Amino acid sequence: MLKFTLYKPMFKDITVLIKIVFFLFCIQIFSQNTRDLKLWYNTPSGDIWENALPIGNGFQAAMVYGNVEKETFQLNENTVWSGSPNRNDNPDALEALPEVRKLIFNGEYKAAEDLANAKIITKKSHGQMFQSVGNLELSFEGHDNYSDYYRELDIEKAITKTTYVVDGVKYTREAFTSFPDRVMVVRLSADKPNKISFSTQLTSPHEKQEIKINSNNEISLWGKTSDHEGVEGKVEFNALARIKNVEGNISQNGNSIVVENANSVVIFVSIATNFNSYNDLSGDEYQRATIYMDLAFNKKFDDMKAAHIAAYQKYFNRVKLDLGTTEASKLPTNERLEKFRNTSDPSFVTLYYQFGRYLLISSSQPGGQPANLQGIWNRSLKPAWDSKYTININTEMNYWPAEKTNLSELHEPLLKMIMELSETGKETAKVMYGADGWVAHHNTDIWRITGPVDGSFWGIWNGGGGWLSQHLWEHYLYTGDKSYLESVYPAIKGAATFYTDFLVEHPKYKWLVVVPGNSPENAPKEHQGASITAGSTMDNQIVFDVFSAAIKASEVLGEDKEFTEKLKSMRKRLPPMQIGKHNQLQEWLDDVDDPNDHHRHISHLYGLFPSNQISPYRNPKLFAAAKNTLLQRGDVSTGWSMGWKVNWWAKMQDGNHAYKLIQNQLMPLGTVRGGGGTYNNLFDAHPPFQIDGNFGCTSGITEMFMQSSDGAVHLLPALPDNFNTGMVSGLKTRGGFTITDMKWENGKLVYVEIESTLGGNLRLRTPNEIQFKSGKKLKKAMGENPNSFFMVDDIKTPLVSEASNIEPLQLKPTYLYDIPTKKGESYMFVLK
Ligand code: FUC
Repeated sequence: MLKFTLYKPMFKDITVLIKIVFFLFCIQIFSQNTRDLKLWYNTPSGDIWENALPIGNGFQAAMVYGNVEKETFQLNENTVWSGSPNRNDNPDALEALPEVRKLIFNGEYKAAEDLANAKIITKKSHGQMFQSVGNLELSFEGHDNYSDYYRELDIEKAITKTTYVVDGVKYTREAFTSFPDRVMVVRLSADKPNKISFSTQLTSPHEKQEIKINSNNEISLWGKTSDHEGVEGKVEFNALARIKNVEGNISQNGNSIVVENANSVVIFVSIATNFNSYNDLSGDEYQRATIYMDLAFNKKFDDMKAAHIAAYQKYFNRVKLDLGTTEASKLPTNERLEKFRNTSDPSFVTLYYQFGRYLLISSSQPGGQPANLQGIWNRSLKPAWDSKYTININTEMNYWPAEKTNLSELHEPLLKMIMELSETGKETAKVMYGADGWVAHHNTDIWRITGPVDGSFWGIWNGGGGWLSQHLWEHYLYTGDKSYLESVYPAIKGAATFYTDFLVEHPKYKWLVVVPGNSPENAPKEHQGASITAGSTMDNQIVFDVFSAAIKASEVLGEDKEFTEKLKSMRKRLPPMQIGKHNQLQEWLDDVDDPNDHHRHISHLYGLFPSNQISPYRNPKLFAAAKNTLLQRGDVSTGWSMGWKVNWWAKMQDGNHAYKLIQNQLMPLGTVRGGGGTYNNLFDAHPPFQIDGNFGCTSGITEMFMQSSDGAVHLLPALPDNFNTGMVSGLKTRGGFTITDMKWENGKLVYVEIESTLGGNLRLRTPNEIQFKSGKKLKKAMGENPNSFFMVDDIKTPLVSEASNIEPLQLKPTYLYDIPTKKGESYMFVLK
């Protein structure tokens, strides 16, 4: 009976058969596309760290070299930082502040900078260093003569694999850092029995360390981090490696564990520290590492692997991108990178895009530290820029993809850090500037320092807290979570409060300005080589955003009416943006920009992206000026700068120029003089490696397909000719909409399905006319978008230099619709 019921009704109707065939065909196409989501190579890394492949679970991470005879897993743990709880305010600042301001207003910038160096910049720590733990090393005697070598990182599974053949035996190594189990797991297997023999070691570059073998054949590496800049290193860490073998012998040789003639082996590595929080190091590293180890060690490898993949894919699978595939995708990753500029290889962009999401999932997990300058991957005790948090661009950039690529939960470590800075930064505001609220300068670290570091040229900038506080507000705009907003409102308000106390009236212009400040790391020639200034455009834009977010948040929560009124009236007195004599957006209050300045920071374009103060629809001349600024600054630059430029050109609605920047960024390092690029393992090269460029570019690619900052959900705003046909699913917009599916053909939007998770008006801007899938017509949008998540803040009318002849740009036509939506419902649209 059962047999018949299974087969009989199924092919009754030929259309069912056709549907099944079509379904199988789709699976085939899909699996072809997904097979591409691997970084793979046919050579080992050698001793080049930037060839090795990153794995991580937000807490523990490793770089997998895939070397045959001596395999190395370089290990990191997110709280292994030099130093210990400390503060770095300079209390002399308060007394010096009036004089510094006077000098700046008198145009004596060099003298102001000298005074700031003497009295404002910290005399203490300039920030601590994120440090490596050490290495897990496996030595395979006699494996120097191998063939059929292959290694990969599968970013759909977050697992590395290395295979090779020695004496007719195929060896396989797999490794992952388990999300649910918090340990690294390495499995060694062979296709013939009793063939696995190797010795295992843990090594560390740290001065304070102890390596021993515990009773259960477990190697223990204990260490203590470095002292740095007068701060004693007090983070204690413990890495444990334990081995489970099937068949064969296991023994001890000094501090190594030796396995002989096993069928297969699983190595577990657990690392923990005594770090509880930025002001508490009272944890027990050994106990913690042992708890994770014991729990994991009793599990079966296949079960752990399945649980790891499931936990990872919960995030990763939310977004799919397909830009088509060409022959080039059959090449190893390093060869694709080499050829990318001169080949059509759209799926390489897909790979790089998804690699950015992979890196965020692997380096930023709730409860852990935010992704630092190198994410969570660093081999050194003294990394470049300490691998810390540079908050005048780099840290913010790390989190640009978080919300829109549907990884909202992974924003949490950054949001938590901002809440902590809003505590530590209170004392800095008070002690250094006599202000209420909180402030952070251009760098911070795991101890949440908020004082100014590095020298006035870089460190005088105090917009770090203001810029970061925007992330608190943005998370609300995507999630609509009011209880969350209530919990972070004190920090949003605190950032605004700082500026209400810190702003002063400019004696010449009468505007309220941040002084001292700078336009990060840049200085006009006219200012005697000093960066210190009053009212830089970026500072003005940040204060505008800080005030606007505080106003809107307080309105949502129904709190602080009086404070809001104060912010509104102060906001009116901020300097307007200005268009200068080179038809550029001015970087400073005075029209002193050099059109031949190719500085990597284009901080005044903060107003174009990530902020939204420069809009083609609301202030077209400013938009045109922003374009001139972009053109004057040029394309080639450091890695992260090019990543930012992808976002800017997407906002410029110029897909081909955005694509050009992707091409520039996806070049092997050294291809273009003076520029960054990409390493073989697809890490971004500043150079050296900085992860911000990876995240910035992933954000920029998203902005090419969808933007939701300018009062509407703008679909396909910046498609380049190369991505003429494609599909993306799972992107998130402000106001809680999910683009569950979007397809385009020959540059035309042909299908889009959008889920409304919060309800409210969905204002859509599209490159061509669309209608409901049912055939029903859409309503044309009129006036302001009634959906408050899309509220845009009116900026002051820009000032235009008399020497400028700026004209608005010719924009591509778009169509604007309003669709009332209900929470939880989906809406489908097709080409009209
Ligand atoms: C800023 C940038 C540098 C570098 C550093 C980490 O200071 O100007 O280019 O990215 O951060």
